[in-house]
Amino acid sequence: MTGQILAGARVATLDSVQSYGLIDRGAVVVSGGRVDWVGPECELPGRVSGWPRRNLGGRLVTPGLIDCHTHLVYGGSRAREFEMRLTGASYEEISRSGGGIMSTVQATRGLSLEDLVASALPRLDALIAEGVTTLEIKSGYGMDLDTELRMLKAARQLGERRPVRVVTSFLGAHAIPDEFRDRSDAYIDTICLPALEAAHEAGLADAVDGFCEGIAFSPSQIDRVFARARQLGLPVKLHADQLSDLGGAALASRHAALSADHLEYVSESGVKAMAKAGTVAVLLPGAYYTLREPVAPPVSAFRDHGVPMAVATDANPGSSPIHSILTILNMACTLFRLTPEEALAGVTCHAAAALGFRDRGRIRAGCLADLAVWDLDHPRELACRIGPNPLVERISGIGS
Ligand code: DI6
Ligand code: FE
Repeated sequence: MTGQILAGARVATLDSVQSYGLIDRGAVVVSGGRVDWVGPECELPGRVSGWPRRNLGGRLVTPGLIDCHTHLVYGGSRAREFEMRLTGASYEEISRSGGGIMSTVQATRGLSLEDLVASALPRLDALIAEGVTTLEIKSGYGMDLDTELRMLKAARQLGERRPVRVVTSFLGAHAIPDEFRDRSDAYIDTICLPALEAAHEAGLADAVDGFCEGIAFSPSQIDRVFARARQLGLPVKLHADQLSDLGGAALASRHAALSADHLEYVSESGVKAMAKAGTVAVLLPGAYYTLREPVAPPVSAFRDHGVPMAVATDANPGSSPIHSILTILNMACTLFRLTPEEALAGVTCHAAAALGFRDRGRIRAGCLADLAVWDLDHPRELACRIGPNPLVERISGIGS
């Protein structure tokens, strides 16, 4: 099979622990939607010598970016809540008075499948325009069976409408709907678990997520949801220890979770449990920034214990209304003190691990040929500024 040689590139493979796996004067050979070969151009194998060649003029090539935590499908706007927070109301107060996630639930329930897709497309396009080739999209603004399934269908349709790979997570345990106030166990039994089963049956859920927090679900409720998910063979992940330490990271680790996300308040023992379970820490600086959280996640503990750190937008209408993965890269460095290399690994190889993928997020023979080409000299430049979009093109194996 004949493929194509992408030559004259500075290739950040992210396939080695040092210096971005950078190859100066590199080449990537792509065939059948996969990377066939990558290395210094002067070492190109003879078997590809007659293949079509494109010169990238010294531009930077990275793996296509992966946004491993988004709530991209939703209805309505939370601008009013933004104003309320600016005059002193906290996220938790707004949530307890029926605003917050529940106001998005009301707006989302009122939208048809087409409307959900149409309203999410501009947000998706903004991510694609910055080099995203895979993203995760959660349900969780339905909180009833029909709307949860409609959100997941909308997520699947987004992946059909654009050249991007969409992974879905069922987030039925996101907030307690008004009609179940003070009856959250009944919500889990009569809505969340049946909706999880229906989503699984319909092939709409690739994973199961939950929100373990004082304003959401308790560890024992999440435990029940995760037990069912694992019986169904679905991997789990958790919004853990975002606003307080309820032992969410340890709970996620007990279920061999792909990731635990947020983690501002995670304890040292939670970090150790994640290390042991191989659970990825997904850092979400957009929510930390928007809510002006006083505590940052313990990045040095993750480093010390060898817990891989992914970075994601958490794109949602309330706590992270940010649809720019490059801005998030900058925030991960500025707010959490990640190095630019850690931040880039966070939206490539570690984001892939957070979604359970080994076939993307690095440029390596056999991996998907999902690449981003940038008008930049060095990968560190991706994280160090906010503003002009340096993406030249995405080269994607999608559809080949
Ligand atoms: N934490 C988050 O960041 C999202 N869900 C959650 O549990 C978004 C919540 C929101 O809509 O405010
Ligand atoms: Fe989230």
